[in-house]
Amino acid sequence: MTEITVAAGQVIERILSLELVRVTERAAVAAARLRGHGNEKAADQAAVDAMRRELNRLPIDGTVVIGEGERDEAPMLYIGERVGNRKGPKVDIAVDPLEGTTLCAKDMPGSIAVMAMAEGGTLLAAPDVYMEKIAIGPGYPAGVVHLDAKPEDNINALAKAKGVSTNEITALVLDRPRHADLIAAIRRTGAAVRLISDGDVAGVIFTSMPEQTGIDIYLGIGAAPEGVLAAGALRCIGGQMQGRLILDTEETRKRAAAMGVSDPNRLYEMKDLARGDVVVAATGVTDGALLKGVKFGKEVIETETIVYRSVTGTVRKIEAEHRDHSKFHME
Ligand code: VTB
Ligand code: MG
Ligand code: MG
Repeated sequence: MTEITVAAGQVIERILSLELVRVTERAAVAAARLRGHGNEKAADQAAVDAMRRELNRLPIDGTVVIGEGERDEAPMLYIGERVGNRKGPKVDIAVDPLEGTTLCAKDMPGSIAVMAMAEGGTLLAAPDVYMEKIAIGPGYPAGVVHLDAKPEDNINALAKAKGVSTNEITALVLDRPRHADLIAAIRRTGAAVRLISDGDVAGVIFTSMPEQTGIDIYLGIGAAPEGVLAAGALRCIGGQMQGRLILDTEETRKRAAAMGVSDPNRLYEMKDLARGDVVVAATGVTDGALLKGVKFGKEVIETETIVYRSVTGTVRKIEAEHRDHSKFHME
């Protein structure tokens, strides 16, 4: 009889990486039922409930490090909540059951259900504050762009490394007033800016597939928890990312300190955001460049999920047809 062995130090067994698919599928289907209903909270809640239910079935001893908020503000999937059936490896869990709640509520492209699972203690427990981020895909020399460099210099360096002129570079930026100067600076180089209204987990991941998405670089300020999820995925593909928490008030500094952030100005490299063996899964809720959204057919519900695994750098896309609809209602 052949025994299946798990390589030493490989905490997240291969089988578990595919188990995540079920978790994000359930969350995506639950949210998708509320697409276009203008109720962000309800869609988010449906995704949270479904994700938590499914997570608790996994053979893991998980701790939520990126969740729906601190314990007193989030009844479910709060930071520190133990999840799983406790009969498995100790793992860190990062979730955004509905990333892009507004996109879902408005039935606009790009909302996803996303989660990461990593070796215990290896995901940054990021406070829910803003994070300044920069990300590029694989294939560039290390350090070609830097969070502390001027956007113009980053665009020029990237274009040079890619062997193209700056007007063949496209940067992805969240469409926010706080980015007015950043956007102007990028455009002055001749590069294009694609603006998104929400969804910068997918936005960062777009840099890893420039042929499909047309995006070369992600720049700007988004949420920190989303930064950790994106870093997990990008690490599997070999892109580059840096982030820095924005702790510009007493209140945010306090919250960060409570979560163990000792240096408020620290520059986090991708490996500081997600250090260990990590698996990231995302299922489309609404159609987007990364994933198709959930389709409700007469007989089947269709989902599309992408799974990233750091140990091997494998990226899998899983299209599923669900025939037993009752499983989406199970308690
Ligand atoms: C981004 C975006 C998210 O929050 O992280 C953003 O990717 C940042 O916050 O989808 P603001 O909206 O306050 O700018 C989201 O839009 C929502 O989580
Ligand atoms: Mg959320
Ligand atoms: Mg989000």
